[in-house]
Amino acid sequence: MVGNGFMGAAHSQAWRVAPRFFDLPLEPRMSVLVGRDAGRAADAAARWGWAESSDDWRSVLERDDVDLVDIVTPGRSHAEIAIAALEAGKHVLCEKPLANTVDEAEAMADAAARAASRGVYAMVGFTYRRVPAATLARDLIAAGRIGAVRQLSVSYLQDWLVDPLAPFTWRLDKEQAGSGALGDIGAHAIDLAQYVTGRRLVSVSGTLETLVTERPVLAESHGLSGTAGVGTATVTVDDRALFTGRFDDGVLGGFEASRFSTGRKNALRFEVSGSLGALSFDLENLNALQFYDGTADPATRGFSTVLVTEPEHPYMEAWWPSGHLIGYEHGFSHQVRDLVEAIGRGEQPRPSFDDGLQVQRALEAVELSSQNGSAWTALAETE
Ligand code: SOE
Repeated sequence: MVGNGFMGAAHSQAWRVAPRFFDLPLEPRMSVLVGRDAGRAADAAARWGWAESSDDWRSVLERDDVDLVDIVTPGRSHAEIAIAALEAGKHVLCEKPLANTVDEAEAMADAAARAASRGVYAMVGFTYRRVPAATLARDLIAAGRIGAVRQLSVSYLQDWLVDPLAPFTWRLDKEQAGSGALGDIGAHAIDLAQYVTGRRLVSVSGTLETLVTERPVLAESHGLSGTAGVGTATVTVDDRALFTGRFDDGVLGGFEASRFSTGRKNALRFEVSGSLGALSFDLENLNALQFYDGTADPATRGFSTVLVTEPEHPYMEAWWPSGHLIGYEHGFSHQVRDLVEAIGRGEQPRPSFDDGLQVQRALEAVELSSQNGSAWTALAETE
């Protein structure tokens, strides 16, 4: 695994836990944790259960005992590491968004296509697809339980930048992160909307906004926070992205990604309305799916809460007895299960780098639209 920040912790937990709860066709061994700072990488490796640590990912790619590389670094280094790993014959799991630019994402998708022809696979980490309630929503829509999809709205709302003194981090630097709320959390909203409805965005109209442009720089940062100020830095990304998107079958969706939604901590929400019913989900209450069955008796019809904790539900048979809840980290374990099973079967795991590239094109189209007065902008070469 390359990277030892917040996502490093989440992925490490998943690599440890998934094989204990799911019967995997291959046994993951947590070999080497790579970080830029040798001391911090060594500490993280010991804490999270990696056998070794290193500060040089290139030399790790030369090792024969490494079969898969998990990339949990800021977007700026995704392309270089992923392409090198695929060329070295390693399977790759890469955090979202796939890259910082469409050009990088295209090069990654090309490298993934070449590798796949040799049985080496790449996957991008849109982990919220694997929250059982979200997966169930996808299954219900595919089974026709809400009829024809007529409209949807998706939002991803956080509030960690509301305070103008909240510190500058790599996520606020275009060079390192590619974009702001748009790519960091809007990318999840786009992937989830497309996954749940089985549709693809073809054009968008959007507006990006940066509400606080200078923030204090900290001597050290940890995840989304840090300690001890040493000056200020200019925020070069969006704080909020608002856009509408047209899907390939003509359905219109509304999207919002914001880090200024006071009181909302990690509210990834969708509501899909169909001719026979509707579904509604909120990550802040991730064990529940709201289902409105428009075919039910009008006297008792209404949104009902399905507690997605039963063995009949996606992924849930591996966890706890009926009615026992799961949390944020389980999505990462489900991601490991799906990736390792696909590799075991010799099949392309999803979301593939092609899927990640298509999301990247949507992100770019929103940025272009915003620069052009919210003009409707087609996604380049949608497959
Ligand atoms: C911070 O906004 C962040 O950690 C994102 O980077 C993740 O992708 C999201 O899942 C939670 O919030």
